[in-house]
Amino acid sequence: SVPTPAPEHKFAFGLWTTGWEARDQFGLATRPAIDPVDSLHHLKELGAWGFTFHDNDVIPFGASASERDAILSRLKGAIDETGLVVEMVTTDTFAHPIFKDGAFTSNDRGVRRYGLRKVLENVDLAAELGAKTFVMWGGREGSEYDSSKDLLVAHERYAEGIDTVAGYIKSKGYDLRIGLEPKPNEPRGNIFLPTIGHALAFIERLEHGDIVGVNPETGHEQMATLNYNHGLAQALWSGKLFHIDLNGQHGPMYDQDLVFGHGDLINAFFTVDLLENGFPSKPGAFEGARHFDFKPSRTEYTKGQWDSAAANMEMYLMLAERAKAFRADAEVQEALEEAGVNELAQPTIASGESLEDLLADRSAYEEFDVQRAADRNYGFVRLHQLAMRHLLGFGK
Ligand code: ASC
Ligand code: MN
Ligand code: MN
Ligand code: MN
Repeated sequence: SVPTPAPEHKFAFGLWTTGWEARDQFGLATRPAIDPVDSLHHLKELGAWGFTFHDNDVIPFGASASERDAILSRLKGAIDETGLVVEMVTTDTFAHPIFKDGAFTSNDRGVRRYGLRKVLENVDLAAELGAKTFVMWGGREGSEYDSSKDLLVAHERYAEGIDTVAGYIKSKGYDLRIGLEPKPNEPRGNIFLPTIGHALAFIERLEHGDIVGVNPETGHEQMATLNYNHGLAQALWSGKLFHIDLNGQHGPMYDQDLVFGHGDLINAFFTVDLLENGFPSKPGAFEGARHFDFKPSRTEYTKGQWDSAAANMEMYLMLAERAKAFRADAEVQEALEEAGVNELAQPTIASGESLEDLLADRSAYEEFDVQRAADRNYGFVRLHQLAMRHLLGFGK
């Protein structure tokens, strides 16, 4: 039977995801707006644990302080009624024309200062609502023309902006961490910090980088032809996987934001395996929210929007069941052994062994059986086929 989502699964959705009216480059909205308060009740009903939002998903851009207060007190009422957790808050620094050349890296200094103020206002809101992560997706930070920007100082301004926000969080004593979200392109021709790797290197250069990590989105890495799971692993290895955006994508094309698992299903299977089961060398589940950042397709009306939301959770839970069975299969254990997967956890230089010892070890080089190692059958295909059996419901 198909598994049912429950709060213990820690599923969360952005209000901009389920609530997307499907206005796109070429066409008008295909369905009516949904009141965020209704969204909360729907999400609760579907079995979600939490939700996330951009300021402008709930508060119109340019709203007065009293309008803002009224909207937020109504939202807080719905939070209390549903018991949903506000696990992350983010800022819209991309929709309004003021941000057409970016927020933190706009050539216009006034825009940069305005962008910072808009973000800081939402840092306060995030802390007030108890969110633990503050995501920053710099969708408009970038360019179409290399002539249009001093690419060197653009990175300096980007770092200045992030450090200002991180410094503010520390000065206020908020229990909040920043998740930078990489994306290679769209809406800008090229976006700064295009991949997980770029973001991780950037964080190393920050003054307050200790509270800055990444929020990788499945499809964004796949748009850059990268393997999402490799990116997750490097972020985990760096202690920087602060948050995730799960969705579906078919390789390098426009940002599809499909339901999780409706794109590269095999990759999604291993994403769930990684998040639920950890690594062979380090078992254990990822502790953060299973957060979806998808868009219900434009063909869907209101019913289809909620069916799409439910599909994300169902895909995740079905894959989690398959991944558990895969790991528990004795034949898989044996195939992992044959493939040497567990051998990789062994340090290449033994503990206490010196570089001189390695250089003196004739068995490592002069007398190493090169032919035998070259002829080794790793059995990766058999192992993968066992995974496919489990994925397709033929596993033992
Ligand atoms: C975000 C985020 C994105 C974008 C996009 C807006 O905060 O994670 O990927 O905004 O969903 O449409
Ligand atoms: Mn996306
Ligand atoms: Mn995202
Ligand atoms: Mn998105």
